[in-house]
Amino acid sequence: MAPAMAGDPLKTMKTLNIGVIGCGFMGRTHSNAFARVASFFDVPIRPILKKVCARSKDRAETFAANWGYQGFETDWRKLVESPDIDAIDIASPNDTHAEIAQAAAAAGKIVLCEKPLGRTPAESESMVAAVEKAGVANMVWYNYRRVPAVTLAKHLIDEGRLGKIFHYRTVFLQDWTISSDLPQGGEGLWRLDASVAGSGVTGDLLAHNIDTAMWLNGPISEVTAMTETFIKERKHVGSGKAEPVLIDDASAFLARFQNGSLATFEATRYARGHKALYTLEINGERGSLKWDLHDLHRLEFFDHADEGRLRGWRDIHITDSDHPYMKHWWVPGLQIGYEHTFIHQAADFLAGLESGTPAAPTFRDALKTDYVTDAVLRSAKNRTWETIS
Ligand code: SOE
Repeated sequence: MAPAMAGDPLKTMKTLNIGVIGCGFMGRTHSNAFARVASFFDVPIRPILKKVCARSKDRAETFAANWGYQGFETDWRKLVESPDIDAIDIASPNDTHAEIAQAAAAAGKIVLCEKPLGRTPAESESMVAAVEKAGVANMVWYNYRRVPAVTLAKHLIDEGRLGKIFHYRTVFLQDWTISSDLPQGGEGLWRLDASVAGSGVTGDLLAHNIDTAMWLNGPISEVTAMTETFIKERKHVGSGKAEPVLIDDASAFLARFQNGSLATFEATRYARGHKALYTLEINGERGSLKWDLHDLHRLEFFDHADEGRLRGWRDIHITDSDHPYMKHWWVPGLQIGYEHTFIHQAADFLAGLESGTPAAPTFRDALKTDYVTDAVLRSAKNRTWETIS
């Protein structure tokens, strides 16, 4: 990290040279976050889009020019070894996370990683060990914690407004893999290839629900699950041949939290009509909360303490300056969206670097989510209740 310099105001800030690996959907969300954060948040450290890395030279070069990177690489090892890079941000497919994170930590770099951390708990544990041994700052991009409405839900729960929690109900529904003509593997479709992704909707979608749920409602103690792979064979983009599909297309589980509350979780890519319907509902002794990603700037709140004649669900429009993160954006009433959640996470990360209190989830925090997704997959396979270690 470069120290602040006297003189030119732009040079009076500390800077952090970022090297992003991956030019896909997540490479874009992360690049956008680093590019925008210092314009909207009073960050103590200014991120510099130093270099981006992709295997294809054309792709890396075009991406670098489009997002304002100072340079590019086609070999992630070179990026990791570059003396002018302070932080490696892993936005490449899941099968690359562990190796890159280990090398980056060993090179003394700060490491950020797109979710899920690894494909298996063993991979994730190796990543936690690497960053902790090297003593480098680290974070996993579970962005939905930073939807202002979800952050407000966290504040309300922590203030005790729901009282004792009884129920947690959550789904993440999509419909983009229903066609049997869709191949598996390769650019864009690696999420259907178990060797690259690790798992299907359990690691890709339920990981989000689990991360948010444990953040809001504490640890999960046990689960019982069912999964299904509706389309058993798909052409593999790599081999050109039909190959078994080894990911879970749909996954549902029951859970008990350590605080005694009961939960249902469901995710699928076969819910025709739903594109990214992430919802959660929490019912407590004193009140309830509901949130829906398709209407992400609203939080529904039922407060049993309200006067009986007026008691009902409040539909709170989360756009006011006293709502989490919102004072950094426009004027009250005007909304923000998906990409802002990554900008919020980048802002919190930079603040955490400066204060020494790391922004969550760290690698160690995210490992707990991987223990739950692993237990879900084991339970579905063994038709058992699984305890979370
Ligand atoms: C899958 O379609 C996906 O893009 C996930 O990989 C993301 O994590 C989720 O936020 C949206 O859906």
